[in-house]
Amino acid sequence: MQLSIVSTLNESKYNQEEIIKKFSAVCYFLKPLDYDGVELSLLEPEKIDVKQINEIKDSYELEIPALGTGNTFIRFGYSLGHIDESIRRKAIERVEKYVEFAREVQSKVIIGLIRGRYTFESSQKKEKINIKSSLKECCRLAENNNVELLFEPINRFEIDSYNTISESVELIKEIGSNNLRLLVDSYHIYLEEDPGFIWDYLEEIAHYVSHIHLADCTRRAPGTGHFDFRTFLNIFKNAGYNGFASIETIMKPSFEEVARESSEYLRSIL
Ligand code: LER
Ligand code: MN
Repeated sequence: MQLSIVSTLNESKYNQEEIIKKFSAVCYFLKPLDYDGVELSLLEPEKIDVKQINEIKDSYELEIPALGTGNTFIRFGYSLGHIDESIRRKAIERVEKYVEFAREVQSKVIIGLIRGRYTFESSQKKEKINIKSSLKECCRLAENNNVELLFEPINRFEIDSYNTISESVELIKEIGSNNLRLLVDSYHIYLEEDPGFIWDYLEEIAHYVSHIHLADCTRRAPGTGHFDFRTFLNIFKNAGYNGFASIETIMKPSFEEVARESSEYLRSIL
């Protein structure tokens, strides 16, 4: 299993030179810690010089396994499940930008918080219908660009629908696109799934999984809480999963400290 960690590039605030400097510094720091990749949480991927990013990641022999898109909802307020068609359109247009960037850097695009939350004039039922129709369009974009989308079940405190893995697998089956796969996040599993059944269920659906997020039950570095990472990761190892497990935590006390601690702990159990 390959290891990565989430980083930002602040591309909306930084100029090109600063963006490239930041990416180089992150790669330089992660490589000796035995990382295989860096997952990027972006807002405006079209502002980034993709050629330079490729040169740097190749020179460090690192991958960019996935692109986080949640900032589209957090910062712009665009979402795939929004009641207003024009807002959904904006979100799909943003997904296209991520897909184009992903195509160039051989990455995958996460469909998580970008699904949004419903407002009082909507409902969970309407939201799910809107997410489904937007997602079908996103799948077409992904198929045309040979990019994979990663559907991420997210806990009920952050999002209003598709909180569990089983609901998400049902949706993936219904949409039926080869370019739509599942992302499982240990933190959301801890909050949403039944501990009595989850391990058996993960074995059953492991073949849908194309990316993994890791955070402990406090959303701090893996190994600092009581989530059973050994059992969790072994399920995927035994299922022949050779994708990435990516650390996505609260970066406290610092990104550097979390990266160091997590790599040490995970390499000892992987
Ligand atoms: C995104 O990957 C995620 O897990 C959400 O909870 C947003 O942080
Ligand atoms: Mn996640």
